[in-house]
Amino acid sequence: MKGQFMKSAISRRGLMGSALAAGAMTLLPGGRLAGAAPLPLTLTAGPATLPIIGDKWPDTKVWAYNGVAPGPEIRVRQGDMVRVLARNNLEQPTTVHWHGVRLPNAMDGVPDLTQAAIPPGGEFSYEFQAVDAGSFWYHPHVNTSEQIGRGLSGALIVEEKEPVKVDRDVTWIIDDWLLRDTGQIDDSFGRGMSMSHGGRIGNTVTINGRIPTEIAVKSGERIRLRLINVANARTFGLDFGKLAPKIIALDSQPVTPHEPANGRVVIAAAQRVDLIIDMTGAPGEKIQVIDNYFSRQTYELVTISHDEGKPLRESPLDAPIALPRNPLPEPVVDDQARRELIVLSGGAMGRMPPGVDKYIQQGQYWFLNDLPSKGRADEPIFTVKKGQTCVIGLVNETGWEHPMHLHGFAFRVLSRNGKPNMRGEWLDTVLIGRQETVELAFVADNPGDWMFHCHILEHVATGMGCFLRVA
Ligand SMILES: [Cu+2]
Repeated sequence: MKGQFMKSAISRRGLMGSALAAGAMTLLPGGRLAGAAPLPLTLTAGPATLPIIGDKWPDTKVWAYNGVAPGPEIRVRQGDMVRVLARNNLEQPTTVHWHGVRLPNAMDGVPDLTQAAIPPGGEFSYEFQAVDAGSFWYHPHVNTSEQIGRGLSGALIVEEKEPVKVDRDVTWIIDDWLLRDTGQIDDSFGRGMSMSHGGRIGNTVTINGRIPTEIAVKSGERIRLRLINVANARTFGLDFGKLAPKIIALDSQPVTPHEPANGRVVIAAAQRVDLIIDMTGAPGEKIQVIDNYFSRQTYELVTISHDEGKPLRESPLDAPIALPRNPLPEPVVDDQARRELIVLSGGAMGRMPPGVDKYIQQGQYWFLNDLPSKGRADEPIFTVKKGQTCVIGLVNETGWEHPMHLHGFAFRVLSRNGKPNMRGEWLDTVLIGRQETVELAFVADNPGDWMFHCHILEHVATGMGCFLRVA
């Protein structure tokens, strides 16, 4: 059944994409930089109508911050204070969560855990220091499948004190919308098979809120491309052809620059990847960016089109691309470390823990250590002493992959399936494959209650969430 659904979804996306191609809209990268919102900023969540799928189709009714989807890009320098007043013009409560940001617990934006939800007509003041540089994003943490799925998300870019030298710094917020033939958002949130299967997969992929066709670049240009996946559920696997991008940061945290495995940049829901791309095409050359994460549903995301004029430079810029490390405490994995195991189960075709029938009747299909989020009352899954290194072993006993997100910390990925992870990257959202095990570690230096949950929004809505306490 899933295959059938996906097939129709993709063919419809193809229909909309090709209908638009005739219009040859050009999405200019870098435009968002000029539009970065100054602080202090008021972010108002409310309804809006936007041309998501282009002029030849009706505008789409969305939910947006300040009338735009994605919301305004917030850009600050590392060490700056971020001050944002959030206002709620929706007809339901909301909050703002600052994804990937290490901040005081009271600023984390989780309703009933770190703050009371902002009621319709209400407001809440967020204030925190941007201690880490990198590509972050913000989104509601209430009814997320619907609120994010209808368009509420935006980028928070924290620039390094001394950024790497590039010609342009470009943000791509990649989203995946489920639209009906009318161009309006399918309102089946919270219903249907997506909850117990792979989540809400859309049929319309956008970059910065529009179906893209061409990106104009100059031969020889060096671009820092910040990819932010705000889709409810979809993982992308982007192939840039001969351009051979180098990954310089994952989930905001610098990593030794390297080319992606098999030439494919994999980015799961909620993850970010920072790339350095030297535009090595000849003047006039067009290069397709292909999403081939699902091998039977490959499609062209966008075309990178080299300007026909004189190249910007003849050979790639000779400048370092490695980013300075953020001030993260290094986990000490020894006898003193706290070790915890979290087993993921449930969902269609997965292991069902004993005695969960009553939860399934309540629409809770996913379990962490045999309990869904509704089964935990207000209790943490475990408590860690402040300052202690915490090692979490994740075991996926489901038939699906899950991007598991920890609030408030970046963690090192120590191993996968028992094999040491030589790259040792820091993440805040780790994609764990079917039947895979992953070991991660972080220093629990920040007190409070911190959520740990799947970022497939239909999974967290139906049980795949918990919180841990640092005290
Ligand atoms: Cu999941």
